[in-house]
Amino acid sequence: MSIKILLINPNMYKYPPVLPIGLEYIKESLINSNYDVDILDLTFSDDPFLDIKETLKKTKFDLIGFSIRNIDSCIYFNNQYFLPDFKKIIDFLKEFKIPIIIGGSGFSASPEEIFNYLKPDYGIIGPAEKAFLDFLDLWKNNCVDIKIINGWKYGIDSDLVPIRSTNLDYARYLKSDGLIGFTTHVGCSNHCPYCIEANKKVDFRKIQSIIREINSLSSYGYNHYHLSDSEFNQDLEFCKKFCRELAKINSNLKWTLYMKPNPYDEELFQLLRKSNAYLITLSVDSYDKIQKKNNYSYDNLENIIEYCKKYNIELAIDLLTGYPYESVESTKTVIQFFKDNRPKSVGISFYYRLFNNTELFQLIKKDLNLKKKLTRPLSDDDDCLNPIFFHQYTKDEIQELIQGDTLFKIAGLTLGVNYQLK
Ligand code: B12
Ligand code: SF4
Repeated sequence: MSIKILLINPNMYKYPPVLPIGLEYIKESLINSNYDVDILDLTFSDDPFLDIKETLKKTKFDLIGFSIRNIDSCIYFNNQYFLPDFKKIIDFLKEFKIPIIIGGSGFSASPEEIFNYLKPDYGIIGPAEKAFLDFLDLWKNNCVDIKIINGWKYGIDSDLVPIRSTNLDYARYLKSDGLIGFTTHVGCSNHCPYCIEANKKVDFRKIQSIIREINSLSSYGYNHYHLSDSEFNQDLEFCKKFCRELAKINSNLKWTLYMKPNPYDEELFQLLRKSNAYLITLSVDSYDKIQKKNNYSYDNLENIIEYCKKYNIELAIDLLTGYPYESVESTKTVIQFFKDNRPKSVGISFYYRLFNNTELFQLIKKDLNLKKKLTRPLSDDDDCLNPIFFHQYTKDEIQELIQGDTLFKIAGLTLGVNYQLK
């Protein structure tokens, strides 16, 4: 008899609602290995407890997979902390005496800490298409000897072509301003000291697999996408090849993506335009030490702004400023730079969300003066799950530096992401 697995998406945050594509990818991988898999999507649920109860009454499941995409909304203003609600759901699930395995990008940001807080049976860090299969082989034979499995060691299945939109109410997401995601790779080679995704091995999907996935979605009439890579441009040649192939699919298709300031060249922007990329969100740090770590400077930013203008692609900057030991002069310089060069918008974040295991957290722990600039007291054994931020500036100080220039928007004051904040 085949093992029956229920994958639950408990993410009810809706600014915007996000399709649980990670669960669609896992489902495809498990189905290909003859497991029986259902997805319970709670995004639009009025009563998640009732929906879970009904689902578990109808069918007998052997294992529950619980996805944790976000710990919190990560931005200081209007911050929302999701883990306490997830804990209530996990505690409720435990009453059904079915083993629970957790995973997802939120879980992967702080795995030990979240595992200790939620107390599931197992967890998988990072990509799970392959790791989950290996886990199941061991689990079936009662041979699992570790609680938290590292999916980064397994990587992704580059041939996987998920057949999507069969289990989820895509129309409802689209009506509520959600977009359809797809990935080209996992990982990020940059070294941003505050980021939970830094220094993660980059593992590419085969371009023909990605194109087949998009072709299939496009055949259902879905033509508007948000890339779900951390940053698109890990490898310039891969990016160009992908854009060339994407441009062949369908002229109604359009997409938006995240990029970092390096690598790039003019041809990349030409090809992005050709494939109907209409909006790039570019992650930028003002601190020169972080720029250097990641191999870019203001010259590169100037080029990117120029190419976006030339090829008619909107450019939204996600700017971080006020890193520990960064001077006010440095913040003034970045603001003046964007005032002069004028991309479409600049979202400014000056509160850094702390996560255990990051370089930033280690730095702050060592310096009493930095600890004074946190949004709540830091205890000796703090796991940082309960949101905590480092900041050098107040909102008023940043507003004074911006001087009413509407190019700049303070992140979090209005809920939503760049493609929504027109
Ligand atoms: C693309 C993206 C977006 C896009 C999504 C577009 C779209 N339509 O898909 C947009 C711009 C809308 C967005 C919005 C937000 N995002 Co976002 N986003 C991402 C990003 C880059 C990719 C997520 C993704 O889809 N990956 C691709 C899929 C295939 O992978 P996956 O979901 O991780 O699933 C895999 C594994 O995690 C695992 N897995 C997943 N579920 C499960 C379950 C089980 C049981 C197991 C075993 C494994 C498992 O297996 C899957 C397959 O390998 C991640 C960072 C990252 N690289 O993960 C941030 C990230 C998830 N986002 C984040 C945040 C904060 C947000 C916002 C709150 C921002 C804001 N303040 O508005 C909103 C939240 C929106 C919402 N409703 O949840 C944070 C969460 C951090 C945290 N503290 O928890 C991340 C980690 C970025 C970061 N470094 O800070 N986001
Ligand atoms: S480039 Fe983006 S995803 Fe990569 S480490 Fe920096 S902030 Fe994180």
